[in-house]
Amino acid sequence: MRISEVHIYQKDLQLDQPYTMAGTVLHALDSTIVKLVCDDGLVGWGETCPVGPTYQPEHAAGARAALSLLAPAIVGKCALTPLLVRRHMDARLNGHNQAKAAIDIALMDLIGKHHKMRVCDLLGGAISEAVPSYFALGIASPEDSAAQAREKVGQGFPRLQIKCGGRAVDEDIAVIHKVWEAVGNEVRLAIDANRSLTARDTLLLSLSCKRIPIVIEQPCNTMEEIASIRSQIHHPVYLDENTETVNDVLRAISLGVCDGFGLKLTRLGGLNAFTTVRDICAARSMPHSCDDTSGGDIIAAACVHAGATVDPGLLEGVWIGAPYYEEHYDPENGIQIKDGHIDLPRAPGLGVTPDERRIGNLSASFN
Ligand code: 0XW
Ligand code: MG
Repeated sequence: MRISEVHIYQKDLQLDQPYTMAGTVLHALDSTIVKLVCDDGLVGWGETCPVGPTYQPEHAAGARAALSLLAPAIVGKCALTPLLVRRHMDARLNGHNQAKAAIDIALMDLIGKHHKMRVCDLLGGAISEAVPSYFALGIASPEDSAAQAREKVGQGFPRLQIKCGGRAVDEDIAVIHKVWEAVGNEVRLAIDANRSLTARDTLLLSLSCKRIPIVIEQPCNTMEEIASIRSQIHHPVYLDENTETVNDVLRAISLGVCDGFGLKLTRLGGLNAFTTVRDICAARSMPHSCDDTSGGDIIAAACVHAGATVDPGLLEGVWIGAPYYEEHYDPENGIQIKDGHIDLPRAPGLGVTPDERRIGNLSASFN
C-alpha cells in the first residue's frame, strides 16, 4: 500500500470570540490539512494548527512550506510503516515536528482503515470510550473569570485551566482567588502563564495562592528559570511549551524540573512520538494532558484516540478547539464535548470523514 498522492490544504478557522493568552489575542486560526491517497484508493487525513505565530517557534505557513519539502520524499513509500516514513522525512528535513506530525497522523488513519482498526487500538488500546476534557479560560477580569468558571463547571468540565500573565501579577492573583471562591473543589484547577511570568512573579503568585490547589503550567520562558525556583514553589509545576521533543521530556523528568506536562501531539511529532512520551510519563508516574495547539476535527480525533490510551490516573484531559468555533469538517461525526467529556469515534482509523468542501483551499499537491 504505497502513498501515491499528497495534498496540502489551508483552512481559516474563525473563532466565535477572541482567544486570549498572555500577550496574545487571536481572532482566527490558520490550520493545515494533509490528505494522503494510496495506490489502493484509501485516503488518510492529518492536520496541524499552531495557536498563532508566537506560541511556539513553528508557524502555519512554515508547516506548509515544510510539508511541500517533505511530500516528494514520501510519495511511493509504504504507508503501513510509519517509522520508515519518519526516517525518510528526517533524511529530507531536520526538525519541523509540527509538519511531520500531520503526515504521521494521516498514516495512522490509513493504517487503521487498512486493518479495520481504530487509531486508539493501533496505539495499544482504549481504556475507556470517552475521555475527560478541560476548558481554558482566557485572560479576563476576576469577576468575568469567576462567572465563566461557574458556567463551565455547570457544563460538566472536570478541569479548568485559567490563562494568566502579560499583566500585573496582582491581577492574576485576584483572578485565581475569585475563581477559587466561585468553584472551590468542584473542579480541578490549573493556571497557565504560557511562558510569560518572571521567576519573581511566579514565586509571588505561588506564595499568594498558597492555600489554593492549583497546578502552575509553564510559568516562565525556559526550563532553566523554572528549575531555579522549583524548590520554592508551593504548587505542582507542569511544563508545556518547553517540551518540543521527546528528549525535552526526558531532560525535564531526569532533572526534576516539573511534576507533569501539558503535551501537544504535533509539537512532539505526531501520534507515534506521543506514545513514546506517554510511556515515559507512565514509567515516572507523571500526569499530563493530551492536547494539540488547536485545529479542527482531524487533530481533535487524533488527540481523543491518543488520550484514550493514557492511564486515566495520569490523564489531565484532552483539550480540543471545538468549543471555541462552530465549524466541523465532518458534518456527521465531528468531535464534540458533552458533559465535559469527548466520545471516541467508532469508525476505523481516526473515525472522521472530512467533507472536502469544508477543509479550505488546496495549497499544493504532489504525486
Ligand atoms: C489550552 N491549550 C491546550 C490550547 C492552546 O493551544 C494553548 C494551550 C496551552 O495549554 O498552552
Ligand atoms: Mg499550556
